Amino acid sequence: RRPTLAVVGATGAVGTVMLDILSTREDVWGEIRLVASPRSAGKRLTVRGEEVEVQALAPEVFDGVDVAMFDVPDEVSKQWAPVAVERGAVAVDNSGAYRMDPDVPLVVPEVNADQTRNRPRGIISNPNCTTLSMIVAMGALHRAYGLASLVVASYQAASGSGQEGIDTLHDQIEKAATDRTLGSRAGDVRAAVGEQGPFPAPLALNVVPWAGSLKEDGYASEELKVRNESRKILGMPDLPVAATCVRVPVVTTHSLVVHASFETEVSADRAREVLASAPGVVVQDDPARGEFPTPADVVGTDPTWVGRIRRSLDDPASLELFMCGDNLRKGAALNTAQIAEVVAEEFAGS
Ligand code: 2RA
Repeated sequence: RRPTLAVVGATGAVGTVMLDILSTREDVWGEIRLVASPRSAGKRLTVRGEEVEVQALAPEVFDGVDVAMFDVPDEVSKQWAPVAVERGAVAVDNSGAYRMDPDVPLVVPEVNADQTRNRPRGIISNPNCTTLSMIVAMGALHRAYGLASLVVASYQAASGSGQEGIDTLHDQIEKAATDRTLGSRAGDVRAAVGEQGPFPAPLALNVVPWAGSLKEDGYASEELKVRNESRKILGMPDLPVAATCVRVPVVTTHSLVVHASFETEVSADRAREVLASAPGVVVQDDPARGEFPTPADVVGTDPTWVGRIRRSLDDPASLELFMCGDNLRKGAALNTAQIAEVVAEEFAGS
């Protein structure tokens, strides 16, 4: 039978992308229920070409639901994912609430789909979008060469901070556009753009070496997520991972520079072949022709795009790479949908 799906957070930035994805991917679902906060209840949204009324989040909304996707803040998932499970659903949670819970698998279908069934709490977690923007490519290289360590710098889009982040960037760009002398004197951009919204410094005409909240030893939460989630997904609890996360004036699509060291010697050509044949990865790597991924070209697409593939000049067992991934699609909604589809297969034939 076709399982019943609930989309919790259907009206948010990720939820909106989720409805597009559910409407364009192969349809494996029976009824699709749209759920949001009481203030959004009653709205009518279109999914699979049909208008569906948004229901207010309440325990009974999960009655008869087989899979419940959560695209909501951590505290909402913390409270409601167990309720969905109690009512018989498998919860696929895109928040950070359960990602590091040892009884909750952290799944990227192209890397560790086999973990999907290992869900003692009935909850499966979707990784953070920054991790998701690189881990499909890194999983493929790990299988080929055996990963030994990672050094990562991210260049993260404003939409990682939701609609507020998008609006803040656009507002700042509009203000900055009026004065072509900006960026020539210390503090001139800061003075011109004013409102910083969710960012700790001006984003237009700037880069901000911070994403998330302050954690131990001066690290930002995003940097610890990249490190800890990569370790969990790859099943490598001691993998050395050094991450620095930077916010850049891009609307949507995260980029990352990766220095990856392996157990064996590598070649750029072989790495290109491995990546080109990996599900969910596209190689765009011909700098002589100006061919490499950029966020403005990758946004709205599903794959991880990889370019600038080079063997390290000082270490034959290391690679330098640049990659981009749409943080709202594969970084959130698409991977959540892919996990839900893996669960849906369990209902086939039932
Ligand atoms: C960010 N990865 O970009 C985080 C959450 N989406 O802000």
